[in-house]
Amino acid sequence: MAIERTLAIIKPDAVGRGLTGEILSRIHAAKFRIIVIKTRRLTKREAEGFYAVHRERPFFAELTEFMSTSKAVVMVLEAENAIAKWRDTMGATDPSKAASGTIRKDLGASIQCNCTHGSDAPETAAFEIGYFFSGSELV
Ligand code: FUP
Repeated sequence: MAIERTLAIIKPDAVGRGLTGEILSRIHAAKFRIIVIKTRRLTKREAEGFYAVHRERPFFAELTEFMSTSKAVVMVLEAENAIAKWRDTMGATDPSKAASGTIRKDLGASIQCNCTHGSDAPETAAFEIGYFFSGSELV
């Protein structure tokens, strides 16, 4: 298995509910290496750019509104097979369908307020990491 990097976000709902520490401790327990981390309130425009692949979906306006309401925690995680491993740690998009022990199952409130984001493929990870971080932050 290859060492990979993925973009992870602790979304505004989870930051607002004081879940940042709990989610970071799950990241440490799963043995990810945090390459870089910052807090950031996205502008609506930044959220729209980040989720551009969902532009035609009915939930796009609401999703980008929500993602720009308050601060999120944005980070790059590294591990063997990091993309799939982080998605497994998060669980399914809809918390009611997520496996037990996952972040979204244990902590998610709804399909929108599902606590975390993770890249879904190597090309997406490359785009998403570059969206938030520059080369010198990633060494
Ligand atoms: P995921 O990759 O698990 O984050 O899920 P998607 O890429 O399918 O969706 C991106 C985000 O859109 C989800 F995290 C939450 C939001 N979403 C909704 O708000 N409503 C939906 O019906 C589907 C997704």
